[in-house]
Amino acid sequence: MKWQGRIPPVTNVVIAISATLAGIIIALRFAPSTLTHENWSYASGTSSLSIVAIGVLTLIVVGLLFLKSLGARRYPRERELLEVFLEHIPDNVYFKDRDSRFVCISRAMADYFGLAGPEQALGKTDSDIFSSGHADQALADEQEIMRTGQSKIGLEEKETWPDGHESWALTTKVPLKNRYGKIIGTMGISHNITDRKQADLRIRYMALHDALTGLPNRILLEDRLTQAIALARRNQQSVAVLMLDLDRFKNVNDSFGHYVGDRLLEAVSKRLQASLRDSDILARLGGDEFVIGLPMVADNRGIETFAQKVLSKLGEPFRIEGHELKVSASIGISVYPTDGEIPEALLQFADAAMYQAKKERRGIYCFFTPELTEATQRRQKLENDLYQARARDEFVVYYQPLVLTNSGRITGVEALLRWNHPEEGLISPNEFIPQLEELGLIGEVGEWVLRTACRQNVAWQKEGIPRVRVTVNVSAQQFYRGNIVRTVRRVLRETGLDPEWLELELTESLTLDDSMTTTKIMQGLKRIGISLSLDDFGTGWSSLSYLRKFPLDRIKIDRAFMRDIPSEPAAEAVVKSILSLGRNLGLDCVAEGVETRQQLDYLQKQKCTEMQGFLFSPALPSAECGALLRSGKAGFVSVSDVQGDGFRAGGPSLSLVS
Ligand SMILES: Nc1nc2c(ncn2[C@@H]2O[C@H](COP(=O)(O)OP(=O)(O)OP(=O)(O)O)[C@@H](O)[C@H]2O)c(=O)[nH]1
Ligand SMILES: [Mg+2]
Repeated sequence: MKWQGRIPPVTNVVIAISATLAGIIIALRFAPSTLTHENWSYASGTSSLSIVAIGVLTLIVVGLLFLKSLGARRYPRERELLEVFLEHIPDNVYFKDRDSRFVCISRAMADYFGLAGPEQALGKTDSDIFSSGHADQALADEQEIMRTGQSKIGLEEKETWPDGHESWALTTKVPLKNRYGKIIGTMGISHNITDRKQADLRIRYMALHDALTGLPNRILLEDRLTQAIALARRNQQSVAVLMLDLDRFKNVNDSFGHYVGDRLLEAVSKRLQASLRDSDILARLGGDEFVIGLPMVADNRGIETFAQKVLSKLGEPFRIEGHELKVSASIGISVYPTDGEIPEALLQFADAAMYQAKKERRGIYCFFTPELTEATQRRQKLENDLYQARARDEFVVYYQPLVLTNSGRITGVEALLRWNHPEEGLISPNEFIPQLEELGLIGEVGEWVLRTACRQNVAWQKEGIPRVRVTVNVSAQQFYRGNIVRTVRRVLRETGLDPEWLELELTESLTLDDSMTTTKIMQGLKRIGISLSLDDFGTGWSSLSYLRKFPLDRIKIDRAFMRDIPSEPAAEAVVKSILSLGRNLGLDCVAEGVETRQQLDYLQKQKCTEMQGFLFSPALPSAECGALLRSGKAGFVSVSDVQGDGFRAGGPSLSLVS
């Protein structure tokens, strides 16, 4: 690359004129004194004058030549510096003529353009290198600079290259002037800010999208819904908001791990995407909750057809990491303008409708109705009340007996938490235990249940009632987050209950989280001397491999299997194999949810040790359970003989067995 500008030389004419003038001045200065001091000879006076003049003149010429050589040496040095600068500066530096043609560019700029060297840019314009949009803008900027003489500082320039990659530069352009101040072109320096820009864009993207699926998040969703509502308003159309939540997704996580859960969420998002038109909106709000926005819908029939289509598409099995997974979803629907006019309201109402769908049956869609607002408000009120419930002493512990299948003798009682709400009365655990977990209150409440149950058992023992074990459920949060071993030890010490009479029930899904940690905690609990049972056995899929590892005393067969006995041979087969598995592993088995005589007959035949269910007794308040224990009555009683807790599913009264 060569610098094309001109540095003005010290011309020989200037030197000559300067030398002559200097010679004359010196000659005039010396001539009279020479005539005065030298004696008379005109010829000799003339010659000495000439000698002096020539000498001085020579000196001056030599001096000027020296100066010139200095000047000549200085300018190449500046050129050299400029060349070095352009060669090594990492930024794009350029000089352009008045036609916006490159006169000279830095090597970094040549690299940025993908040229072999800077000289290849000479004579080219931006339109030879950049896309037309960028080139036209740059030309307009430069023409304005040349017209006004004003610099442009900090221009952000974006370029999309033919291979699709994008780059950004921060550019400052100034007028290029000659030494007379005339604008002869432009020059500029631009810094490549692609990395920073990409990081900024990434942050912006992350702020508006869900990290797992890449779908818009709530913020972007609300923005898109606002636009869709504005469009629908202009066209007098409707917008449908469908809130979709997968059913029992927790089971997938618990049984196959979060990795598979995540892959399933991705697959669901892809399948949903495939069911949509380009103008439809799909977002993930978090967890297993998705929102679909349908702009410009004409009537509810279209929305229903769409919802049905989505449900049936999701119903097809997913193949994830070698597992075939079947999922269903529940959908709540709200519609603009009928239900609300702003995204927040529509989302809230769709959520209420979705909650209703879950409550009704799961796997269905449900439109919002104003009555649902009440249900939502009730739910929110209950949530607020939950915070106060402990302090207001509204929680109570009920006890459900566990009995031997062969004799009906009570061997234990399961402590079950109930909420005695001041306005609503007794509230079902299904309604508030998940919320206690969500609100992070389950640890505190769980410890209270443990203490109450242990204290109650001690009280019964002090009365001289035949001793029974009390079993207490432990949530995942209690098990993993607190120090459950220390808590149990402390509660036993405080209440004075012998560890032999305490059993903790761990749900099967809980134990699958982290087998190493789980085993360690379980061993810690066993060292205290309490027993451990695995609750809801059979509801997870991968539990068998853990059974051998965990120091368990018994397993509780989930009520779901009991329901179909004896009508379904498959259910019988499952219970039979669980019982034989338990026997082989040296574990006692407890059948949960036993409600009929036939079920009991079957369990007796299969030699299931213990059972629990309405056939013997529902969960009872402590006083009534105490009375039952005190009566020492062995055998199965009609459920109508004991006071229910209000949570029993409907069914016939049961026969009495002694
Ligand atoms: N794998 C995975 N799981 C998540 C993620 N976010 C939340 N979850 C889990 O998703 C589950 C969603 O719970 P819910 O929708 O309340 O419960 P569910 O088991 O689907 O039951 P229902 O919705 O009531 O039918 C919770 O167990 C969360 O721990 C995630 O990013 N990845
Ligand atoms: Mg769900």
